[in-house]
Amino acid sequence: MVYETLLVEQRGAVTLITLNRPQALNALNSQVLAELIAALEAYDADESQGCAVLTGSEKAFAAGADIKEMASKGFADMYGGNFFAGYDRVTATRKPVIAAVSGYALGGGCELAMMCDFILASDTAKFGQPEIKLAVSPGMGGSQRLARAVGKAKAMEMCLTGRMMDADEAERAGLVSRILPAAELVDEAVKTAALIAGMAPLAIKANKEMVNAAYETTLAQGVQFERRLFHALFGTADQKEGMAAFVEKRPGNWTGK
Ligand code: CO8
Repeated sequence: MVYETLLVEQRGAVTLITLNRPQALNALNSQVLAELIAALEAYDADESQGCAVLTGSEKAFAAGADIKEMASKGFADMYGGNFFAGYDRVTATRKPVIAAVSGYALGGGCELAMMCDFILASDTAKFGQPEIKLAVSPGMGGSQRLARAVGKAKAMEMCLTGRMMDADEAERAGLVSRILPAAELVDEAVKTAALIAGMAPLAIKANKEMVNAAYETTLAQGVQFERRLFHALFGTADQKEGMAAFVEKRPGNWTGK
């Protein structure tokens, strides 16, 4: 597929997806959504690929949903057309997606980063949910995911005032896993993704699924779910290989079975 709003490249077993609408600071319009879903679905289906990195430019990961596209829409367009509900397909990706955020991640941009499995931020990253300044609100999960990531106090303040959080504050608050120098962000994110892609494929999916379950279930149900998936991994050839490789002091050679 030819993409107009994304750059997609494979670096070994890592798919690097770069949002590429520099003239609009990577604002997310319907075309970006359609292309992003197509790129993620192609990645998820490609057995040669083990992890993806989603990034933007040094100035902006994404400055939000495209205000110019939304400005004239009414309730019937938004509700009737279930505007942007397609973003649920980002979180349906079964293989990991790392967000590598430099510059602005605002509104839908912050929400898209939070849909990824974890966020690596550059020292220039700025996160925010400024929709209230447009007399609207987050609409792609931001109020829910931000509250879960940083707690009610910071999430509420950010949604009500539109203030941005810099990279240091985002790391302290638990929104991002690590901060990297801007010039190294994408290469470091690809390195981290390559490390993940080198693990056994079924174990990657199971680990992702069980951590995500922590956000959907009670502790007891989550622990039970984890134990069942842990048990299930003993039915895989890669578990036999992984444990044999450890004993024989050699790297594992995975089959994905
Ligand atoms: N939408 C459309 N165009 C944008 C957006 C955007 N979100 N952000 C920036 N642009 C455009 C500007 O209009 C400008 O275009 P032009 O050159 O044609 O005037 C170009 O990008 C460059 O932007 P600026 O000149 O403003 O750059 P600055 O460096 O001065 O400022 C900022 C950078 C601070 C990021 C500023 O651009 C800004 O405040 N942008 C808007 C941020 C915002 O409000 N984001 C939230 C949008 S609403 C949203 O995301 C809702 C999500 C939920 C939708 C779910 C639906 C169900």
